[in-house]
Amino acid sequence: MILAGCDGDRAWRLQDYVARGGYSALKKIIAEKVSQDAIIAELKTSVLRGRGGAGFPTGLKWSFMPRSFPGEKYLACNSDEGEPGTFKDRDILRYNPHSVIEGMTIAAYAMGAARGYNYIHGEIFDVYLRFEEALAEAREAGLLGQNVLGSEFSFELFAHHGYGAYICGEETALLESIEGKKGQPRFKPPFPASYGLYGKPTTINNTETFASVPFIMNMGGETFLELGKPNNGGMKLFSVSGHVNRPGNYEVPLGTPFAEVLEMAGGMRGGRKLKAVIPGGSSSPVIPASVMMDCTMDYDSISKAGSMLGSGAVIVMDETTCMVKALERLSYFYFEESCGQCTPCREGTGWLYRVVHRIENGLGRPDDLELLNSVTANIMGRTICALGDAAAMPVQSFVKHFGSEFEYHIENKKCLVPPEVQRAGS
Ligand code: L3W
Ligand code: SF4
Repeated sequence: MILAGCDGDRAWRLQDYVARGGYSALKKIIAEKVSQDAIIAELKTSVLRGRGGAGFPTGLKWSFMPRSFPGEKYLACNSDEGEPGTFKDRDILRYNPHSVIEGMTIAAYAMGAARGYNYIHGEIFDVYLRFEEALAEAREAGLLGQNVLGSEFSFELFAHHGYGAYICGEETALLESIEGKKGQPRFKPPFPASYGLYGKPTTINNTETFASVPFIMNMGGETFLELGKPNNGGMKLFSVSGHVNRPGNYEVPLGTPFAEVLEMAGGMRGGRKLKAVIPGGSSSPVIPASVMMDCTMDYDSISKAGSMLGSGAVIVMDETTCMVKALERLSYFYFEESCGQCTPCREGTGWLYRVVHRIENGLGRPDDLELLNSVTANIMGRTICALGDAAAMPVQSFVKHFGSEFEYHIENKKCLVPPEVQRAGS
């Protein structure tokens, strides 16, 4: 859907997007003066769920925006893709930026927002530069700016780049960052829908969410929903990485069996055995192979398996993986990226990393697993934003499913997977 036909160097250009049917949804909405309610109703029918991680229903989120508000309302697109394993939004912006511009313009029309910002992760600067070019094309063609397509509707959209801090992908930290402040999350509620950018009502959606909107408007909410399965409408991009033959982004209907996605990614590298999968980016709990092979790729199935579909970043690990080392890497990431505002997260992420690090390095103590569980319990639900939980959940799941590997490390001061086996898989 979003990446279909996006081959070739010029696919991202306005002319190519229009040739693929681009901007037809916006043109129809403006020509037929489709009502705001009708657009939001179509989205609700589609059951498009937020593609950034939380899976919140998009139509419902749009309906939270106050209708009559004395002042500007804002839109923000969260392209601050920093979750380990996730690399889909950068490809949408690289190969189909106009789908995001059209989706945001329709969103602005539906919610009466006058301005929008696309916040792009600082480490993908080429994507930011390309988005600026795409914006210029859209403005030049009268698709953006004052009096869109000659109508009374105006919408100004800007690109904004961050500097690579993971926490700026948290929606309220993103808003703080756009305002020019330190990117630290705000306490919620109030949610951005009532107190967002510059204290004004703001709707924030992920890049893939906005990019899906024109397709929904063209095909109708019902058809979009039927592409997926009940409560899990449409297509979804999965960033498949790790021990597979063809890592990359795969756009498939929600509800596709995991085994099929694995097959599309060329199957297991070297024909090795699957050990575990992180199904939705590093914040989502790890799932052992036997459970994962029975899952379909949708919000409900992955949640039933004890994890989250998250942003759709599927990290595949084979039998050569040392689960302690894998967790050490992840724990370091959260320790490094904690913004430091709340004590359980600032101190707890450091504790988690240091304990896993010492286990990996043969210095583990007999009560370390208990300690890890206790530290995670003291982080979960006690922080301002979800980063604390995101740091704790992988630790809990790794220890739960692969506790014997951790115990082996502690008792034998070495890894259960011999170094030469690990090297063969790396
Ligand atoms: C108004 C209410 N609005 C909820 C809105 C809220 C937000 C959305 C979902 O975290 C997760 C996180 C990461 N009135 C509302 C309301 N809203 N109730 O709905 O809210 P929430 O708090 O459930 O989620 P979130 O803060 O957006 C996102 C996880 O995703 N994650 C992270 C992925 C990272 C990337 C990336 O780098 N690109 O995607 C992956 O699993 O841990 O749990 O808009 O305002 N009553
Ligand atoms: Fe900052 Fe962590 Fe608190 Fe989030 S949970 S506000 S990242 S210290």
